[in-house]
Amino acid sequence: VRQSGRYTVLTGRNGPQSFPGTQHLPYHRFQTSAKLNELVNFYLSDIGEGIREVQIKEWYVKVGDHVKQFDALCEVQSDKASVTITSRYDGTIKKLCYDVDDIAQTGKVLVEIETSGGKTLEERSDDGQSSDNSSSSDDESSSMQEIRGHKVLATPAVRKMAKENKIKLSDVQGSGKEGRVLKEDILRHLGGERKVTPEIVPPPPTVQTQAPPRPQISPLTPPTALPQEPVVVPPKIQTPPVIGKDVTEPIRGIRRAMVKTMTAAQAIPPFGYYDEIDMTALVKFRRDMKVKALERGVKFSYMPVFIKAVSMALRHFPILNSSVDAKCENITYKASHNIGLAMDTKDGLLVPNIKNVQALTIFEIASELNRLQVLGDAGKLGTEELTGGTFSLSNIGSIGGTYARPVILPPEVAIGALGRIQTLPRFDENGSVVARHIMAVSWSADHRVIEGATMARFSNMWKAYLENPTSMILDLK
Ligand code: CAO
Repeated sequence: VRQSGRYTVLTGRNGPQSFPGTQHLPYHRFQTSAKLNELVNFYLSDIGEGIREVQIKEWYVKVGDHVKQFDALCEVQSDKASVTITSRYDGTIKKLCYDVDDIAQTGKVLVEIETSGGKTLEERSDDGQSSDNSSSSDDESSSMQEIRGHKVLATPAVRKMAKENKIKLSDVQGSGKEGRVLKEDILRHLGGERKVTPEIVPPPPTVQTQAPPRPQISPLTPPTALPQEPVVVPPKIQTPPVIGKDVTEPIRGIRRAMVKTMTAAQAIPPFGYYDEIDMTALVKFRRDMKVKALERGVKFSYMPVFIKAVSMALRHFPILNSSVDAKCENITYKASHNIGLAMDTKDGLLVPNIKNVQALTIFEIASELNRLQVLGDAGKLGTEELTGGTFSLSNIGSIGGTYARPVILPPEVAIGALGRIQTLPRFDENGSVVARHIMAVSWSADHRVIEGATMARFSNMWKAYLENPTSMILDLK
């Protein structure tokens, strides 16, 4: 069952269910009527996407705990997404078969539960049809919580998360179907957001606004107060980790996914193209927009403009928004501009993407980017966010540097890396030296299907939008 990009997996006592396909998780009929106090093996089922093993991130239960159907048992991390495993039974946990950080194989026993004869789930029959991955699945996994006379829809995992963080579900704006509260909503709430203010909600798709943080106003110093010494805050010094001896450990989690993706990427002959963008006008534009966006509760960096300009240029160069199959025999021109952005998260490099950028305003892109960053910071980016990208940008300049050699993410065919915006001397039209804001861009394109000239023309168009941001208005849809 998928909840907004993350999967909640219902697992059976009769062994793993087969969930073929990528996005759809069909149900299989199997008998689950547990007898009183029967010891049940709870298998880790196939969670789709060809995932064969996962790493245990966190147990939500311990031996001796009593669990109910749909209670979250643990969080696992595949090389694609974070997944919550929920119980199918009422019963007592007798054994956890793995420790945190262990690799669990699909098809193997995950937990042993002594059932207490509770009612088990009514299974849907497997008639060969995939269940809709969002709406109906949400229905199955969501449960009601009665709060102040009205019902709030949320999954047990979400309720648990709310409880742990001492949040009333009724205080959280649900963004799921029929107002269901999703984990992202809790995270947003924790991040200090207020409920969505209707008058500033942009049109769909699913973008939300938040109220701007209140400025901290310090009380006025009474006139009689003695002049105070300025408080000197010592700079934070990060202590480097001390490794006293060689340490070897298995490569796991996101890094394991990076091994796979980057190894596959090595098979692509890249064409590199580099240019510099005069960002002076955009720096001013961003300064103004940053204030306006903050009034609507959204942090506004340069990325939303970079991303929108990419999409606008892609309309003229659809081949750059295509994918090729493994043997490079077929090329698919993608209708949606799902722009991926390399994100430096605490779990490692992840590339979530913003869907349908061609249909979003710059402000909507900024809102979505904010949401992805909150999820990234919390280690909660899911399959929905991490799959389906069609073109990528890597803003390494937010950390530093001028040039990079970005690696194409197969099956995409192009990627751009952005350097740090620097103030540098340049000549103006009169030949005088002036200070300008300059940013380098480094493109890599799959040279099997992309000509260098195409990449250069695309880059020129993208550059023209950024160097004259108001010109974007003419072509904005
Ligand atoms: N030059 C100068 N300043 C930049 C900049 C650049 N290229 N990019 C961002 N900034 C500024 C932002 O405008 C923001 O400034 P304010 O605080 O004044 O608003 C500040 O740096 C922080 O930005 P940010 O990083 O929070 O947001 P972003 O939208 O610019 O970037 C993201 C988001 C996810 C791309 C970024 O956080 C990130 O993870 N970057 C690293 C990408 C990476 O690791 N690439 C390598 C991949 S290959 O291993």
